[in-house]
Amino acid sequence: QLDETDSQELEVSQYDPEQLRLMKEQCIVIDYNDNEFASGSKKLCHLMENIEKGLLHRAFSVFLFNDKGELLLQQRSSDKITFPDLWTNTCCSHPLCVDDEMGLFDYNSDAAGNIALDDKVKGTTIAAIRKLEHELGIPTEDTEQKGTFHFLNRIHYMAPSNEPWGEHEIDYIFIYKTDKGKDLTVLGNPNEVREFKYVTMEQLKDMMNDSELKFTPWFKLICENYLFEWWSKLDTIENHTNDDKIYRM
Ligand code: DMA
Ligand code: MN
Repeated sequence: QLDETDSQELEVSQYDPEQLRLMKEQCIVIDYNDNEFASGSKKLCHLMENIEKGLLHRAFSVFLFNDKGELLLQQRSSDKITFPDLWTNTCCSHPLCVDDEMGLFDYNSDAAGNIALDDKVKGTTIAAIRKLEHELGIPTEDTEQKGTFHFLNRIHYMAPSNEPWGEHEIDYIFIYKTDKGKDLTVLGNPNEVREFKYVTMEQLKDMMNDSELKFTPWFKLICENYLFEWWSKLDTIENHTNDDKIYRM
């Protein structure tokens, strides 16, 4: 476990207590090639001061589509410590430094060396199911039974937030497709999510042209570079999955 230094004490009174508590979660600290080598608190991993020294952690982004092919967007709550109030994709967070979310399962726990990408994807999917319930109230049974995750690839990016915070992650990108005729229960958790809605491609393009609305930097990057292409191939997305390259942006 990496240590926090005393100089990084926060002025806590300005932050939401529940979000401050979540800053103690242990993220998976990785090297440039996404190999895990330590745990570090969410706070430590998101201070720009540490990111500037190269600190990098594992994350995921889910793009969840309903059975009509509409994308579920969320507006982050004002209580979020990083990137409050911004519109973004369905759900983003971090797999935690625990065996299952790291991809360390019974069958591979004796394996020497690094965890295989397939197992890291499996572990990160467990984290995604956990956070879809926590942020959006989608019951884990709904996520598991009413659709399928498709892992596309990993994106490495860095982005400053409001001082002193930022992101520096290798982000596992998942498309989740709801099965035909199925409907997921969605109930936003107000500590995480201010608003949520399903949008068509046209509606998202209109939102992005609306200067009143602000978006997270990773969502903008992914929209500009990939999203509309994936979206137009949604029916056959399984043919575009499991790319093992890490795309650096
Ligand atoms: C972090 O998301 C992950 C990415 C891909 C930006 P987040 O700030 O929403 O994490 P959390 O929900 O755990 O606070
Ligand atoms: Mn992060």
